[in-house]
Amino acid sequence: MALLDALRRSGGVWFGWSGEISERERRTPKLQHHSALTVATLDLTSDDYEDYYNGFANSTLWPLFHYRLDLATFDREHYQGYLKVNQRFAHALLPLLKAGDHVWVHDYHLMACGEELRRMGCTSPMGFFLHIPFPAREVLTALPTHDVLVRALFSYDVIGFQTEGDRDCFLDYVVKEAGGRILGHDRVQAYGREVVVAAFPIGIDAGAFARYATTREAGEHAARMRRVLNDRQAILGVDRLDYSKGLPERFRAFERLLADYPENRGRASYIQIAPRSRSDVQDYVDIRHELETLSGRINSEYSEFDWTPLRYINRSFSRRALAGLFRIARIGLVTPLRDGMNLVAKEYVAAQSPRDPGVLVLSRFAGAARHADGAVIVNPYDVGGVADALQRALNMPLAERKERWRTLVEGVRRDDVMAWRESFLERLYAVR
Ligand code: ADQ
Repeated sequence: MALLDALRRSGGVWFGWSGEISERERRTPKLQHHSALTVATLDLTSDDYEDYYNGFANSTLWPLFHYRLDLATFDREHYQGYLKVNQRFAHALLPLLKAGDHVWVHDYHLMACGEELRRMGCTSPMGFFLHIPFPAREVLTALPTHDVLVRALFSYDVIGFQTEGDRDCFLDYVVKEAGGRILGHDRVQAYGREVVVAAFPIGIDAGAFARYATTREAGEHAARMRRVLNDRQAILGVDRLDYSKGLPERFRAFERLLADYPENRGRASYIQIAPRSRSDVQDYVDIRHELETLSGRINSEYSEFDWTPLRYINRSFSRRALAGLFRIARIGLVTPLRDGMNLVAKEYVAAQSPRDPGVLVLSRFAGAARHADGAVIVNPYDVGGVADALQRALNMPLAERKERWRTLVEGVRRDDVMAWRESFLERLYAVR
């Protein structure tokens, strides 16, 4: 959304996967023109989808970069598929580039795209932004092709990460594994090139999200939720169904809250919204089963005929509906085991009513925790600790909630998506 908004104003091309699978391997993208903006897309073949998307991107890079070496697979065919698609995308993009253009590549699916563009003679300034964490050197080096992948990143002129922590992991790798040098002013030298490496924490359109929370649609959803809550306090989680989001640990923490602090039985309800994603990957099927078992266990143990402890919902909601639900939840529970940033944390804060704000309970392993002084910060692996934090948040006096929220919302408004985009583009436009 952030990029579309900028591209509509400046004009330009959005280029990416169409989301479709077709057996014909097209080399030229489909083009759609919306005044100054062109949307250019390519389909993937079913082999690409298996090797590149489900394979190297989502079964190797995603788990590895989220510190899940136990779930990462290393398959040469997947890696070849990844390179092939990155190269095909670069070939299809090149003819669309004009003199004076800047190229901004996003995320772990396209790390090798810039290298192929350079190989074909592209001299445009190029930036790359990684939306997920960059792992510690000891974790990254488990990837058999770690050196080729990091070298490929040095085809870009600006390499952006979510947090200083991610940037530091990258620099540590570059210095210790690649013999690179840090030159100051965010400049780094390695593999015969000098590039800018910096943190650009992504944000949301805080003003728009706050407005969503007071729309009619938001109000209707909030009213429906209030009816089922019947004056009970709501703990709300909203995540893509992904093992990085720490959902089983979160379910267990809620179970522990009911066990250790029985006064919450019949008084607090936990609502977890988690639409399914990447359902073709076995690890995602496994976590779904685990969550279904856990939610069944908690509800059968603690339900009363007039109180359901946990509501677990596997579908998407509109932005406005979500904003309405966020606004009336006493606790926003965001406890990923590892997350690049986590926009849900920021959306929860933006949607609160200044008169009666809720409490954000946030994992220390989300990028969002870096600038979140007003949140109750937890270690998601510590189930008992999260239960204690929930108890504290449920009983937090209004004055403290207001004070914490004021600190949080200031940061969410300041580090918004416009600031993210502009600060990255400023560095990219400065490239000669
Ligand atoms: P994600 O892993 O998808 O993003 P996140 O940052 O939380 O995680 O963004 C999810 C978005 O999807 C939010 O805007 C949220 O509101 C929306 N969403 C989730 N569940 C929904 C539902 N049921 N209905 C409707 N909308 C829903 C990746 C990285 C993050 C990083 C972002 C942006 O993994 O760490 O913050 O990119 O860089």
